Amino acid sequence: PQATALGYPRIGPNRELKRALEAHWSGRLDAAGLEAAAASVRSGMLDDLSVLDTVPSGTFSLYDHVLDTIVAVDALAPRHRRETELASYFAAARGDEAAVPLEMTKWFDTNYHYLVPEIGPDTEFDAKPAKAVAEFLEAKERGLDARPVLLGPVSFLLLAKASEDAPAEFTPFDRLDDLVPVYVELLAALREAGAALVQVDEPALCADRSEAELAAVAATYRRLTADTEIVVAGGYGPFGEALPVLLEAGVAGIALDLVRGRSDLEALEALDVSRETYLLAGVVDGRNIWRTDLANAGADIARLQGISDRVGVSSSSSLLHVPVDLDAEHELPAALIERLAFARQKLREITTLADPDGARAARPQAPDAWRDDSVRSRLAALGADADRRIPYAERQAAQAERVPLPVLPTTTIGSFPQTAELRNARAAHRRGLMIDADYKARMKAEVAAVIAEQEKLGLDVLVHGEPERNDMVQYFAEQLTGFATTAAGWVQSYGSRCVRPPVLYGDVTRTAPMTVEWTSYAQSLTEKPVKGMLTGPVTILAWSFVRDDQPLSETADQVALALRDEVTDLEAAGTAIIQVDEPALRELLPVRAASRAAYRDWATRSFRLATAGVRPETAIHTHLCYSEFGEVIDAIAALDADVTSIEASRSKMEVLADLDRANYRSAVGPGVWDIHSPRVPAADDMAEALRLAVAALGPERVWANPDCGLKTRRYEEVRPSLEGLVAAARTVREQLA
Ligand code: THG
Ligand code: ZN
Repeated sequence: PQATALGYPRIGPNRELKRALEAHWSGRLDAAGLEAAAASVRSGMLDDLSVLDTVPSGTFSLYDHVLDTIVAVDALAPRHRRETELASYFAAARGDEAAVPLEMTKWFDTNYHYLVPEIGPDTEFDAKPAKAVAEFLEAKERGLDARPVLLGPVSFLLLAKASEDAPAEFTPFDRLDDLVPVYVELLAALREAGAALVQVDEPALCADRSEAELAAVAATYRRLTADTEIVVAGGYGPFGEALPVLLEAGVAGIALDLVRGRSDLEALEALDVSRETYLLAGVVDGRNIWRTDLANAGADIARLQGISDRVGVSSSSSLLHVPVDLDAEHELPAALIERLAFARQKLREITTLADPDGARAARPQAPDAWRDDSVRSRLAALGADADRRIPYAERQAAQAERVPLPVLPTTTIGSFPQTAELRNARAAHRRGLMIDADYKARMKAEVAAVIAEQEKLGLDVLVHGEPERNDMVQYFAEQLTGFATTAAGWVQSYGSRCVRPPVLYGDVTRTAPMTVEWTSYAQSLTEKPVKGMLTGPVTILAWSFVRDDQPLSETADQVALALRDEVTDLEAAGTAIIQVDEPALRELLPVRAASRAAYRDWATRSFRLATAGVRPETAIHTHLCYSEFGEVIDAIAALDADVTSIEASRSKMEVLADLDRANYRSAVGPGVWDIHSPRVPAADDMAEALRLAVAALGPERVWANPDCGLKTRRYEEVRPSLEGLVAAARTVREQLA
């Protein structure tokens, strides 16, 4: 069989593109310099991909592949059109003085964020194949057998939102008939350039689709395949009912996700498939970093060969979600290195599997040293430990007695600005240029400054500010057993922004308290209550590469027990309020509805396992962000927290009515300041938001706080904004009294 992959990391092995983009945005690098850096990254991608028999082309992006598709169909909003194409592109991505950017949201169940197209009834479409053709020719000129990749029209419209001027009943999908002719043109341009086969990505077909949508898929692909050989790729689970629809519509082939969508394999065996159909066996995980079980993968490939004579070996999705090169990791233990594969190593697995004489070793079991029977027996012995002993109403009374607070208590989400000075201290400490004692003293000084700042502002519940934390997941991963952190395992999160997900490889235990010293120190400086700050089990999983040899629910429970010990220690140290953040609760929600109830069950249970060990008079807070709570709104109630702070300022408090419908009955801190904007909010606007919240929930259930942590903001914005927030709460309190 032929070796290929569905897409490749595009930020560069050492984040070269990130550096070039940020230099360009700050005016230090002109457009030609940026293009030269981009060309070099693309060239490096092709160097890597050249070990394959056929390569994907066009999966490079300066910022985001959905934005590239907006450009390819010429659907940029008028407000983003500037003098040059490049300026228009970045205006849409990042906004400028004249226009707000496109909204950004999570790409399926991943930590990647895409830019949301805005489509209206009058949006004009036109084919702009320049990027796709140029990148195809770049590959072809190197003598590579290239397969251009486009995001398909069905997914493009299903990922879009209606533009602001659209009538209420309009949805972008209504425009499919107008968009398909533009794709016909794009495909024609690629054929003309010499492309024999085109990969059209339709990840939206990995989600539940209505009969009407599937009928539209059939009509679309009958038209698109009339003149072009098309392989349709999904990448985020099984195609399910879309599989026969695509085959009947005449696609030349299907790229199967055989990691998360293995049910498609049985489905295919039951269908009448032509032996000429290209079947790309996506057996190498594009979403995780474990080495492939080559024996299992080989068996799946053989099954596909029972169906078709044109089987290829591939990744399950684009390799966008994994770091580039494991060889850059020099600190990881050998037993872990032996079990990992980043993008470059995955390409080698693909070529091995495509070689009929290649090795087919089964994956060895994890070494005994990674197992910890103490956590396993503890989990096996759990009883009703995931439930608070008494209901919220009674807890609330006990908590109010322990920590008397005014109505509309004011607080923040946890982090305070990470100044350049703090980041420099952390870098110096990491490089061994600052000894532990000096580093700790520096961080403690920062905690003291943050406490003084909050006392001066008159906030009611204080935080220590988290100066000691790099990332809210990495900080805990560095202290728990069973986790490793990488030196250069960068993965694009959005645009130039990257994350370095820790590797959760073994059983998880806590060997010592992780946060108690910081919280206790902060509390020693003030009479006001200081909140303890933890990251919840679901978010720790969502933002790590997680072992795939046991169900996520089991791994989540292990993390939850470690956090439970931390919660207990914080309580014993006198902490009256403990916040456990779950910003990624929405992220791991399964793409298909049938799997969601089970997810909500284990995810909320693991949160309660982490938090329910406290006494009734200890308050558990949680924080959720990245809006779009729709499908997890029931789960929020099931967390059974005493206070939930939630992103709400952009949705004008609408989320409160949703929470009420979901039978959420405890207190809410609806964010009244959108911290993702550099704008200092007006106190009057925050007071108005608080009045809306009081009207929706009653005065007893409302807290006053920003939308999210303040680590990305500057003190010049934070001080006046928090002053306004405290003033707004006082104003509304007076009106209530
Ligand atoms: N941590 C992790 N994942 C996340 C977030 C996080 N996913 C969702 C959301 N937050 C993504 N947002 C960001 C925001 C900023 C950055 C990355 C993701 C960022 N990264 C630095 C960069 O690219 O320069 C590098 C950070 C570092 O040095 O570790 O600014 O908060 N895990
Ligand atoms: Zn947040």
